Amino acid sequence: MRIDIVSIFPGYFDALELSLLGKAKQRGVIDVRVHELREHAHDKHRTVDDTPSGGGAGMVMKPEPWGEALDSVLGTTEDGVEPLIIFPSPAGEVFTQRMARELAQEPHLVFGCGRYEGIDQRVFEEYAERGRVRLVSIGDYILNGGEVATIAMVEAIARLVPGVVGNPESLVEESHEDGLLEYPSYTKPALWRGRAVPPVLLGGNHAAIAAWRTEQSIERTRRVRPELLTSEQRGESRGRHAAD
Ligand code: 6GU
Repeated sequence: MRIDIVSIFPGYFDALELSLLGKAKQRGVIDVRVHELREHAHDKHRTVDDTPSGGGAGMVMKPEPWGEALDSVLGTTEDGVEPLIIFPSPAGEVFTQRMARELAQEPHLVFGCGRYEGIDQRVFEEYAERGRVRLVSIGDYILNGGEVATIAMVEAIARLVPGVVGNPESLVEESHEDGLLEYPSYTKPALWRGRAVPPVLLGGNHAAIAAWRTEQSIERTRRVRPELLTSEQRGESRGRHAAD
């Protein structure tokens, strides 16, 4: 999978060199390319923002540097591959595990990280007319820009790309993969500061362990995120539900 990121703060993405993602990058499983937006601003101060048309607080990112930067990225795509452009935005659709699974199937993602009050609307229109564009939020709170949101999305997406995570089985037993929160985990020692590992986990009865974990998942979800449960699960059982 190829991922291009356009930002005025390329340094944020040094974090992608770390850990599993960094290793996947080294192995060439994911090809991440970070681009500095200011290289496409040509005045003396390499200006990328200006005051909002119609007045108001804050600054808006100018369309010209974005147009030039995105054209430059789109000019280097593989034959037959139509990239998906994602603009992280608190005004976008909410990113979920389902969306991560969907985006992990894409051969080429382009993230355009806005700052300030956002990017001139005509940039979205221009690229939506020429290809596929999505505005995506990572939740109902405000960040200063799209960089941290992009890191979160790239990590969630890339770990679903075959070959990034060593053991693919570890992907399926996690919070949200089945629409429920993950059950609690324990390791050795069996007794720590007077706190015991639940005996069922030490008994070797795999059916009993699976049943206990399911029950813990449902109970935790009911307590913390009841809106994730189907009406069926509010009764019991862990069948299919909204996230499938
Ligand atoms: Cl994608 N961007 C910004 N600036 N704030 C956010 C966000 C994105 N998602 C949640 N808050």
